[in-house]
Amino acid sequence: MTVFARILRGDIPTVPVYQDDLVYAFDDVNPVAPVHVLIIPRQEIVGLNQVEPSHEAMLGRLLLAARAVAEKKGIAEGGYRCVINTGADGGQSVFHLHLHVIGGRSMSWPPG
Ligand code: DGP
Repeated sequence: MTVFARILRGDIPTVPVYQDDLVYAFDDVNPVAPVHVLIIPRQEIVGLNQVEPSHEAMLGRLLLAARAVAEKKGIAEGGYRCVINTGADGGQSVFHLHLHVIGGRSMSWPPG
């Protein structure tokens, strides 16, 4: 079981930033910016390489939730970055699909 599955079960306490029937959002334990929220599907899916057409509603909800999170955290107007790290080269460390919403400072490009 991944750490995010344990968060969804309530074994590891988190404060919800946003939640609905398909996704759950909470602050990253190791923030890389003043705002760093993770949005995860309630369904256990390893990552982008495992998504299927049946996940379409959840995938859309992740982005709608990102907008809601950005507005709630006050970074919508200034701008923010959404990231899905995938696999080893993508830097994925927790193998439960998640969208990072990062903001509150100016971002550089390209990412490291
Ligand atoms: P990634 O490297 O894309 O797989 O991102 C995983 C993120 O998960 C990383 O930024 C740190 C975060 N994280 C790992 N364990 C925990 C935890 O127990 N609680 C919270 N809130 N975040 C966690």
